[in-house]
Amino acid sequence: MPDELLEWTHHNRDLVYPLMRRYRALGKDFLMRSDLIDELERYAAELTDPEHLLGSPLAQALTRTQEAALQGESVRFALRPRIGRWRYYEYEGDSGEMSEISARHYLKFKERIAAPDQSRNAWDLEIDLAPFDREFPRMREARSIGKGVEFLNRRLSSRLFETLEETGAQRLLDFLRMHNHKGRQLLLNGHLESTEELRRAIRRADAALARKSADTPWHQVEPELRALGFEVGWGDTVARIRETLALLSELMEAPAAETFEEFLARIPMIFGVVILSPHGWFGQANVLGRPDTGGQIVYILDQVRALEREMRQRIQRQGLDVEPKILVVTRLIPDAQGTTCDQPRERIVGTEHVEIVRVPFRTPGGEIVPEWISRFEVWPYLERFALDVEREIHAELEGRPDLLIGNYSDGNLVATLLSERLGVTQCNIAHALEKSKYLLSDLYWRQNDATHHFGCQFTADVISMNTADFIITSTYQEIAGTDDTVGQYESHASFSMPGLYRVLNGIDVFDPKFNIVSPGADTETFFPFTEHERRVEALQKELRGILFDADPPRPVRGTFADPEKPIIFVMARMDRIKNHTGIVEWFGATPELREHANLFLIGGHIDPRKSSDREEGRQIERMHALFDQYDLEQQVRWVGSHVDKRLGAEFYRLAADQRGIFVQPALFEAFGLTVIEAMLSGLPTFATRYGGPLEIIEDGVSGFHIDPNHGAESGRKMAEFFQRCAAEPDYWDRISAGGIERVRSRYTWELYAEKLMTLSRVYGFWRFVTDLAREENRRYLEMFYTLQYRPLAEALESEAATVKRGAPGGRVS
Ligand code: UDP
Ligand code: LCN
Repeated sequence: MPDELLEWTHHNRDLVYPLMRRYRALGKDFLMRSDLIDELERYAAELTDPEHLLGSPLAQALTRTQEAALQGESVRFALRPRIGRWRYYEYEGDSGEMSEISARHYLKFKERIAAPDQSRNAWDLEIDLAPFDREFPRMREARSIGKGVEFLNRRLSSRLFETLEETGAQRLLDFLRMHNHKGRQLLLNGHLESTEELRRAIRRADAALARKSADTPWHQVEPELRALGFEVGWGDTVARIRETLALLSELMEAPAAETFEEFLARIPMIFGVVILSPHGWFGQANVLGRPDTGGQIVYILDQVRALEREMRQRIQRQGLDVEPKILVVTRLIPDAQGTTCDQPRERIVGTEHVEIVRVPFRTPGGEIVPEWISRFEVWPYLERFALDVEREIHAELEGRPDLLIGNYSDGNLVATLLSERLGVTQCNIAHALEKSKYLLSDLYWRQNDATHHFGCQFTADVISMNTADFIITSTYQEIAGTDDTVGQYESHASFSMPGLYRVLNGIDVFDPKFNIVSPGADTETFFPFTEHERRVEALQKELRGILFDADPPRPVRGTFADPEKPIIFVMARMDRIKNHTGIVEWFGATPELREHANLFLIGGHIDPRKSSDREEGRQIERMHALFDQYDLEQQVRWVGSHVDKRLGAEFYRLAADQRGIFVQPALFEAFGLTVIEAMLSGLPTFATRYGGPLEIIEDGVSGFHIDPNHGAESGRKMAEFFQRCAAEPDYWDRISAGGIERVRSRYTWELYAEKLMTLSRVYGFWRFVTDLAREENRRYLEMFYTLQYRPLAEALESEAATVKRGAPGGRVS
């Protein structure tokens, strides 16, 4: 298409020129895909032969263009012909010609528009990670993205096969010999020094074991096997030991991808896991729904329960009597406001040994920071935090962990620092990459720096996504978007922060480090509304009070004049991006909807003075204004407090009892745990088409997509649903059942834990075989950290200190 595009525009200059003029006449510096297509269609409608244009390579290219930058007579286009592939074009007004340009030129052009005073240097700092990856295998097909482990297994096994005679099998032997747990040797002892000896030992062991009954436990065959060179870790029974040995023997003969994965999945190498989630509030009660405190906490608490079960099972199956240990490391907040966040240790309910370990943030002088700090302002504290955490981990685990899992940008950066110091496999989980939430947030970073500090955050993100051994994501779109939208990780491939640096290759979505491992919903708490026997009567009474009482136990605004109408339920932290105000406005402005349903929202505070968060405060003010503007007092109930998980779960079911719906109206939602919770409760769900819900829900089957940018249309879609339910009584049930089925088949913690444990072994092995090759990459990122990240974090630190000096009772005491 690119060559055809250049040729077609060359031969149709008279047609192209007016279109480009129309684009310029829109008077914007940047046009998004929808602006480009809308204007193209308007222009075509005025032509005598619109099809000539609409069927042209130019029109095709414009439908694949994500963004255009305009200045003077020039228009430059960022074209995404396929998922993960980008090309850039320039239309030169003077010559009327289109030509292809590099990513660097495109970015420079954008910088000149956005920050003319910042972009005069001929020699800007450019970050380019592509040259380091020359030796590393890459996937090619968009459909392979997010299935890194499958690709890696194939590559690793074929590489092992190619080098079997020389180094391959020896590498495997070295890998098997390095495993131990707290000084106890596992798998192989020092008797076996060569692969030939190993092969012979496997044959002898198998012959000896063949004489025993299949369920003979490990300890009964231990003396015999030890004499041959084997230590504990091959299996709990003779049958399992023989299977594992057979897999190894097969691998050493002719490695195949499946054997490889199956064999690695059995290696007892994960006993201690550290999960990093630094910013507060991390706790088990009274924390959900506060600013910064949402799905990440729910995710981790459910994740560790499932992981501990899976780890224990795997360890036992391999014949070891060892208790796995998982630590969730977060910050300690002395000013805990009724939470447990000032407790250094807290056992996680529903687990045997998982603990929350809290380590305070400290100032450069060593004083403890007493209060909550927004996730946008934690950057100066992380390095000291990492060092303190290292000591705590050593004390708790009596050694190094076997896996570090970072969460969100701050946790991933701490995972990077610790992985570097301890030499441990690093897994990243983004939860939400902030860059995707705000339009052109990189280019205009300086304008938002006082509040959001994206300079620090995006730098941290680029560093940690490149140091991670593997990254797990909740959906495909999180990595690589869809045909029409850009993935969250993909948006870090090339971008620019004028005056700071320009990223030419920040991350490659075809990197096999990416794996989709979706979270689930906790089935103990979230279950279909029809399972009446599991529901707690007392809880329902409490909720009915919150919903309908004139004087409820929580701060509320509004009441339902007609309590019989079904409920439109919304529950989220009150971030701007969550868009509570959007749904209130659509509801207010859609009479058909108001006629059929009541709106019930949970989030924020009714009294804006109760909020310590800037964004939340603004949303609260706006909510009140909308109540007045649309006269909503009798039809909308807004609860200004967070509710705990059990209450939230029963609210979904209560709304389902009333044949209502759940709405997730966010401007962008990275994944959306509320979406799967509502679906599993059997509550038909309408959720934003920007982000995870687009993939979770099949529109019209297991719920509905809505476009938060087209409120009127979204309001209509909901109203039509209620109308159709009235006309077709089983329609509501069909969508309800579709949602339950979707979550049960795709989003469960059992699937999650099993996959994550396999991944950590395969990538652990991959790390072992490629360790030397990664050295250059690591050194480059260390330099980036020291020369870019650290000064930015230090500047933020001095800023915080100035605020403190200027304002008594400021942030740092
Ligand atoms: N939640 C809650 N009480 C509240 C608000 C939210 O229990 O008052 C829970 C909700 O059930 C879900 C999580 O917090 O489990 C929010 O996760 P989600 O992924 O939807 O959004 P996030 O807040 O992470 O952006
Ligand atoms: C953060 C978010 O914003 C949500 O979209 C996710 O569901 C949550 O984390 C859990 O990963």
